[in-house]
Amino acid sequence: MTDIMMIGPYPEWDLEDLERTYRVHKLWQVEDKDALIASHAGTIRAIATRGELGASAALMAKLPKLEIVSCYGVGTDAIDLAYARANGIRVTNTPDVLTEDVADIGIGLLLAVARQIPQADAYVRDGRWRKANMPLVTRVCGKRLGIVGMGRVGAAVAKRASAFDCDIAYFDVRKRDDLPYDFCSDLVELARTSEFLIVTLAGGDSTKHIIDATVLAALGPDGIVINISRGSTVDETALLTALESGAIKGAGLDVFWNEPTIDERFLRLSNVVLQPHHASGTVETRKAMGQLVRDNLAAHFGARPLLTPVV
Ligand code: 8YV
Repeated sequence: MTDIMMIGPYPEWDLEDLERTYRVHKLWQVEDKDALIASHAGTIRAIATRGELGASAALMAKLPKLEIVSCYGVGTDAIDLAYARANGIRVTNTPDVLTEDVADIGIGLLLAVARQIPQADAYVRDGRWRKANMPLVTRVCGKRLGIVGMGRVGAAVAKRASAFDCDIAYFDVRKRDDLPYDFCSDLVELARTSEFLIVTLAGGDSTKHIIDATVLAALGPDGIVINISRGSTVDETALLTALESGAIKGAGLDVFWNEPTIDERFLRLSNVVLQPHHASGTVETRKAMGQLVRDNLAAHFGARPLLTPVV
């Protein structure tokens, strides 16, 4: 049996399937990770990881027989791709299968923040409704939406927002001629002219803290930010200050800088809706992601072309 190392857990159905085919070393289950790595370094040929956990150069360097890193997620920002490329290690991810679910949560969070759905639920449950009507909230349909990053997820968010009659503009490194939405090459300008911003960019150095104090100030006190990309894309200090001071109206966040141990200031805010990095977390999508991880591993070890190669 081929030895593979998993960095974090997958659902039981994926694990069972992987264990039928490979000898699986579960890094997250052991206290002494270095000991596990050292004792199997000579045989581990694959890493199965998750988008947010990645694989560092330091880890890959400890595995001289490593041939492939298969990522259960589309984002590969936590995998050292340069190291993989330089050392002939293949990398795969799980694009497309999660796009629709992530876009659903983008719109879901926007509705939840603007229409205050969690607050409304609490209002009914704790009996306040019997005493007075709930204060009025913010409309979503017909508003001007700025999408930061027009990749697969950005386009899927735009499609949904079109059905809400939103006026859609987007920021990206390049204009997409295949899409009808307004392109804006200046992110601050996009924020200034938008009522809502939904961030769908890939993580990594080039997008780190792209949503900063200047962008938030441009969005203004009626603005709402939704982040379904990576925690790294938002300067959280600036975001927390803007949320606490009322410089923006609210935020819906699926991802955080230091997840899952997030900044506790978020927990004290009433103008945020928080999600535990769960935008792709449906049974349907996670099954498809797990299948793609296994199919890429099978293709690699069967000397067939990878299905979704990154490196
Ligand atoms: C997953 C993700 O939550 O696709 C990504 O990049 O971050 C998410 O879909 C994650 O990879 C599952 O662990």
